Amino acid sequence: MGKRFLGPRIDSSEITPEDVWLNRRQFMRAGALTVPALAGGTMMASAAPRTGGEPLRFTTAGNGDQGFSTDEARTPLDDITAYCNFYEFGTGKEDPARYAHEMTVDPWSLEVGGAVKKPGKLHLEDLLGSFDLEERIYRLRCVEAWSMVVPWVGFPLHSLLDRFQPLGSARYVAFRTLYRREEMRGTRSFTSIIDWPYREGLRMDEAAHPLTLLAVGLYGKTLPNQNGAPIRLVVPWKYGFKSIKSIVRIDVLEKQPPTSWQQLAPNEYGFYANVNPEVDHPRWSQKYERRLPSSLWQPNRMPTRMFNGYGEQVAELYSGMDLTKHY
Ligand SMILES: Nc1nc2c(c(=O)[nH]1)N[C@H]1C(S)=C(S)[C@@H](COP(=O)(O)O)O[C@H]1N2
Ligand SMILES: [Mo]
Repeated sequence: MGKRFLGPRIDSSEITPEDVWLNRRQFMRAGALTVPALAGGTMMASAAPRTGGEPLRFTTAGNGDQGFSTDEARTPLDDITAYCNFYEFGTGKEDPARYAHEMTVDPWSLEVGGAVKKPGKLHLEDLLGSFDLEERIYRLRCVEAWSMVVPWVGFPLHSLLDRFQPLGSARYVAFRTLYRREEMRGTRSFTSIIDWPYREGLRMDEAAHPLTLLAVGLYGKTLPNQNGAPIRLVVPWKYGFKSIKSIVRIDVLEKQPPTSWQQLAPNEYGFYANVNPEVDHPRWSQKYERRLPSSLWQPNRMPTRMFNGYGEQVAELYSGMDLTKHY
């Protein structure tokens, strides 16, 4: 993810000479083959090559700009990259940090199809050259009751959808993650429970909402693989599992698409998955959350807010809906 990915925005030769970049890639490839499966979480996590981290050029939204950014303390980069959910690489929180470097993210293309006037497949570097990137500091609330504050860099999903011209009949948007068994050990595992590829979906008005982001970076630099490189969705008022990582395909649809977690356990995970402290998960309460970094001594427990604190912006999308039914 060097020069090509950054495209015309920054010539990577200004940052990393091409030969260094190539060497780094060779090193990463060699690392993937030769690093043995060591025991011990932190050891291995630090032994895994770092991915992402190429500088991005972006603007920062002004204060109070439609609530686009929170001024709460940001979760440190090390916590965001070490504690992840990305089942393609295993179900342990540290598995993505250990194994996601095995995924090739350059070259990358994104296909947009379905009910659009202009379906097509674009190379990521071509796509990125045409969107202005901005920083958005969002809360992320996982359905498992932990949360983070992440400074994402990206662009609104609606600006991408507009380009492909959704038809008048369009009601939903479906997303798919890369599925490459050789590079995703979690998908080869006997304990793998998901029907790959990982799928997610939004109603069209949710997809078009200005808060809904396609993120390509965090902390000002390209995404580490474990956080969904090179491009992932971020829907800050919904539980984290809606924020699908490493997207390769987007379809505009007339009917509601099946989604991975809903398919797996429809009584536990709904299509909407709006953060809601009043609707408990069948196996645990959603009233509180653990804000990372969190430890036994400093659990950093706080009340969960309706729509993860974004009610002012999004509550009207659900007016008249029974949110205990449409969880
Ligand atoms: N493809 C894919 N996307 C995914 C997941 C996953 O397992 N696979 N996990 C989801 C869940 S449950 C959460 S909480 C967020 C976590 O994002 P983060 O690891 O960058 O914090 O990613 C979401 N996106
Ligand atoms: Mo999650």
